[in-house]
Amino acid sequence: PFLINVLNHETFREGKCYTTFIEDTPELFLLPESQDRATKILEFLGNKMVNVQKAVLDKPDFEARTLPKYDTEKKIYGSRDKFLEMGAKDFTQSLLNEKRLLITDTTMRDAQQSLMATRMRTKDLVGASDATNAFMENAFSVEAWGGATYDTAYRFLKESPWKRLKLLRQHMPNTLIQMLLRASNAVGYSNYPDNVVKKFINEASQKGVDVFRIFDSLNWVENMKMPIETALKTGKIVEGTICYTGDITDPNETKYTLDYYVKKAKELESLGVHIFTIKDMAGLVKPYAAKKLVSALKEELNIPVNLHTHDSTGNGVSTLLMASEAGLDIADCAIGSMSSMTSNPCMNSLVEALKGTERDTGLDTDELTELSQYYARIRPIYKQFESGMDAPNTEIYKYEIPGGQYSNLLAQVKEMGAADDFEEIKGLYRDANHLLGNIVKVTPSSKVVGDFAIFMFKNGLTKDNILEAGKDLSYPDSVVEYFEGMIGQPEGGFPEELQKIVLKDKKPISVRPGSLLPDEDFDYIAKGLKENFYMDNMEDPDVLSQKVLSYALYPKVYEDYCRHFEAYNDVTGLESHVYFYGLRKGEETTLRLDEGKDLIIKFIDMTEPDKDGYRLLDFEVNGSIREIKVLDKN
Ligand code: 3PY
Ligand code: ZN
Repeated sequence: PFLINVLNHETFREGKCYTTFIEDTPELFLLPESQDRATKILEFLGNKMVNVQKAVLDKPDFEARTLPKYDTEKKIYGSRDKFLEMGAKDFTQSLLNEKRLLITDTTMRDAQQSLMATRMRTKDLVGASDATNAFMENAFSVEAWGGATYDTAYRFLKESPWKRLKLLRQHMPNTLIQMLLRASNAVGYSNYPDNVVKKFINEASQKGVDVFRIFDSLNWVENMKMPIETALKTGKIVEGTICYTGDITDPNETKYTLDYYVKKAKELESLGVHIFTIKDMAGLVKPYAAKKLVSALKEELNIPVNLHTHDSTGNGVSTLLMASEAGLDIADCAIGSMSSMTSNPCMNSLVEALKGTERDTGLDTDELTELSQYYARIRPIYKQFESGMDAPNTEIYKYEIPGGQYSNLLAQVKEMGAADDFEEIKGLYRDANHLLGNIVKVTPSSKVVGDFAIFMFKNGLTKDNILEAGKDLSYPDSVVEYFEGMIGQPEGGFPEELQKIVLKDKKPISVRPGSLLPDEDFDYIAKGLKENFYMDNMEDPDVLSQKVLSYALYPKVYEDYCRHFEAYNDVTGLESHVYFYGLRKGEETTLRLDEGKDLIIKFIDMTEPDKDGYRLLDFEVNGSIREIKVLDKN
């Protein structure tokens, strides 16, 4: 399966091996030692500045990155210290005796995932990490890993999620680091073989994850058992999670009722999870629903209850307050400048709201402001990835589109040139949900609904004509896999008529997909990686093990990352505005190389393209002029 040799290279196979092949694919020809780090970085920057639209010419001004200030002398005894002392069970049971509302800070994972398409770079997260460790001493945890961050780190940021975890672990020694795990989908979009999921959980637990929040995108508990058992065996804290959909205060709701949630919660409790979480990824739990739900859960369960919600409708903080009144143990929220709209409710507001009450969180609003200001300084760098939602939107209750998906769907629709049809497409999203059987919508099931809605739009299908007009069409892969049972079984089963039309001759499964998937051959992957890629620390068995996992989870994304690394080496040290936009004429940046050596890079100027389309770019690196040649692909 390894693509990296000249004959197998895509460009070569497509017969497009024209004269710039060497320049376009330096990774195939340059031996690692033949190029020094500086040249590679200049080439990375040069390519960005010449060929990435929106780079350099439109580069706005950004504030210099100033790290949040905190008391470096203060001794910290955080949740992680208590957990290490008491163990998962006793520690989590002790939370039941807490009067204060405990906080999970989602800024480093869900907030940035939901606001800026998961683009926040490790450098910026680590910039917040020492202060976060100090300020979150009285919090429950910091959600910093998993969900979409794994894939996007490699795909868009060209950085390793494992290095991110290692750094955050080093900088937040007193803080429980939490991750979001999509049960048998791990951190991906489809079910993986059992041995991949187990290896992933074990590796994550050894490398820094203390709390595993585990959910299934159809709330199918059968699919959650193996990951939960595996995570429990690591000795870490396990949060069994059920996703919220529908509206328990709606008298017409017959499927996702209060009983449904209580029953699922008890099922998870019986599996031995330490905490039960309601995961409201779209922000559908209304304040009075939260009160009703949390009251019932507190009545029925003997483990702490946690509520995760989003603020797209503007009701987020009210929902958490009502839940707090009903005895909620842990609330998820994000630091002020990274909160609200498609993100999670505002921590600073919630903390202030509870000041002087017996549920006072123990967090300090001045400290939260310091952290909030740090994120406010860097957020503009990521503006290009934001959804544009600038006011609360209660139509979310109608369409049930998760925060993170709303912005993605809008971007997809704009790309199709159908921005004017967004209203219709949101309606189709709702119809698609009903055609699929009124399912939970969260990664990856939300993608099935989104793909189906777009497909209906493109093919002129409606809920009324699809069984006729859609008979002979071939459906998107995600929809076919859903009806095959490859992401699990939905509550109430599949709508059979549509299932037959989509699957045609294929037969659906009714068992756990993982029970049918053959184990991944890790030795084979390791051998392939060693033979085909130049990477750092390949000989370190720990590092190799992480590379093998990344390949098993995302083969194509991981190969692209490896090629990028071969061509440009490590780009994670660049300031984020330089990483995304390059340098303006005369602008200077300092890059600290691993060896403690600084490169001071200044961009001088570039020429117009020559007759073959090449531009010459002049930089000054530590005082000496360096020239590189970049093909202008525009
Ligand atoms: C994820 O799976 O990434 C989510 O955030 C789901 O809400
Ligand atoms: Zn969320």
